[in-house]
Amino acid sequence: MEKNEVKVMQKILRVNEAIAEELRKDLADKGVFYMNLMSSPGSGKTTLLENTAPKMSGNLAVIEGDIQTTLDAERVAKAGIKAYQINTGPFGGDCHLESSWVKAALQEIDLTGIDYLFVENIGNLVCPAEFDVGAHTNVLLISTTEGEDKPLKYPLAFRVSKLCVITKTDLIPHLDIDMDLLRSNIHKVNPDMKIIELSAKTGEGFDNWIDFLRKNKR
Ligand SMILES: Nc1nc2c(ncn2[C@@H]2O[C@H](COP(=O)(O)OP(=O)(O)O)[C@@H](O)[C@H]2O)c(=O)[nH]1
Ligand SMILES: [Mg+2]
Repeated sequence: MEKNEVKVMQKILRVNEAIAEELRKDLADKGVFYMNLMSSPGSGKTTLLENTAPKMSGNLAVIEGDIQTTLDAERVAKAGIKAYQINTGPFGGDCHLESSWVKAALQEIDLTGIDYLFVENIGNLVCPAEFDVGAHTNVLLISTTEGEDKPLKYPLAFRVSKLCVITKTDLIPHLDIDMDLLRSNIHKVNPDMKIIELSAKTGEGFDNWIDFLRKNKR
């Protein structure tokens, strides 16, 4: 990267960080617990939200990030979650969300009565980890189909997140995944990471996720 490009990038990250800090504080003041869900495409972010809604009595809001389509916003809205979709496609197709976009989206969402706000970030394990969106907690999802090595290959996403949700545990009998190795790789890159293992399909382990949400209610 040229020297000037580095300077511009540093400035973008500084501005992003400042707005992120502002959001973190504003939402805490409003009594809203704000989480940023990150994962590869298809790990089960939207499904997790759809299955969370019925257990949390309709006080959830989600900002959906995708390059194209409003499909995820439609899915979560159907589950009773207040949803707002950001599409980056018309603006260059960025593969992550930034704090200023979340701030702009929040100007369109009435948070009265909302206890939990989620960002469903754009599906990939690289770019979203580099941009703080101001969440109180980053949540990293990895499904049992993705392999044990992903924490080692994409360490930043695991390092910037406090909680790892391992999804699709119902599929374990059909896979060759070594769960102990996956857990130990997660802790190799982030020794303090909390892990919740669940299946949205069977409901196994789902209560641990709901407990985590309840414990963190502001
Ligand atoms: N077997 C199984 N499939 C799941 C589970 N969670 C999600 N899926 C499926 O995985 C696919 C991708 O899920 P989605 O929530 O759209 O992933 P996202 O791209 O991370 O939002 C869908 O076909 C879901 O039905 C689970 O716990 N078990
Ligand atoms: Mg999704």
